Amino acid sequence: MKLINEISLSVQKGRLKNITELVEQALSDGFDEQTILNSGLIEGMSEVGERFKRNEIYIPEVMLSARTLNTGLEILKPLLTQSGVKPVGKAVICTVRGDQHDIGKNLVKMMMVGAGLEVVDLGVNVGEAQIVEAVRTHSPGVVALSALLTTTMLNQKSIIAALSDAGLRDSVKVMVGGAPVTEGFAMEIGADAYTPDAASAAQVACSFFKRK
Ligand code: B1M
Repeated sequence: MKLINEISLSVQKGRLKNITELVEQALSDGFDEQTILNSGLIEGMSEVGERFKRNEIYIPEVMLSARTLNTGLEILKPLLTQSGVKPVGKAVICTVRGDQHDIGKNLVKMMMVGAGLEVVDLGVNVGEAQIVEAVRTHSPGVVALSALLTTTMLNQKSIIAALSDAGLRDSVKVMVGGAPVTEGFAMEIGADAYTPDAASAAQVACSFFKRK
């Protein structure tokens, strides 16, 4: 696991230059992509979050760590998204209004694509009207909402309300997630599902289509 620790450390230190080589090395040493992702890249970013909370590092360092994680993720992407099957259904995904965090959202998207879903990615800082418009345009079976801030998680609730007001709530399953979101919160705001990580988000999204 020394190599996996080195990957985690590279994310923590924002060592952009050597991350590609390390991830490629881990793959050729036989580590599977989930171990590299969870115990290396994401583990490193959790540590960054802790240091950021303790004011030991600041936004420029966090940005550099995020870029390092994303660079490593690019190597894993083909492995995480290879499915080669006809899409089982369509999902619209975004990070909600007021929120710029997109690493988790991008991971959820990758896993959904890998599980055989067609995913329309609206990006970050997406408001209620834009979601309503996207549901009208793309007719997805699932709307997936990511939020990383305790302030913006409340916008998941207003998006559900906007879908109801537009008469679209019954046409889609709404899934919510992101670090501050819990199962209890999801139920409270009337979401159809909460999942703690990207892999389970993809599984649950697919299960909605299989049940039809
Ligand atoms: Co921000 N930030 N940040 N940040 N940032 C957090 C979230 C924070 C917890 C850090 C801390 O204090 N420890 C804190 C929030 C506190 C709170 O609300 N309680 C915080 C803050 C305060 C802020 C700013 C306000 C800082 C400031 O400006 N003073 C600011 C807000 C900007 C904005 O959005 N308006 C800000 C800015 C930033 C950066 C731009 C510097 C950068 C984001 C870069 C980017 O995303 N492109 C950043 C980062 C990187 C973080 C931390 C360090 C890491 C987040 C991350 O990418 N984690 C974060 C601390 C932390 O989370 N430990 C922090 C890795 C990623 C894989 O995990 O996104 O949780 P995550 O996704 C997980 C699950 O949550 C789940 O799947 C993934 C794993 O498989 N998941 C879903 C996510 N979405 C899902 C949706 C689903 C299902 C599962 O279904 C739909």
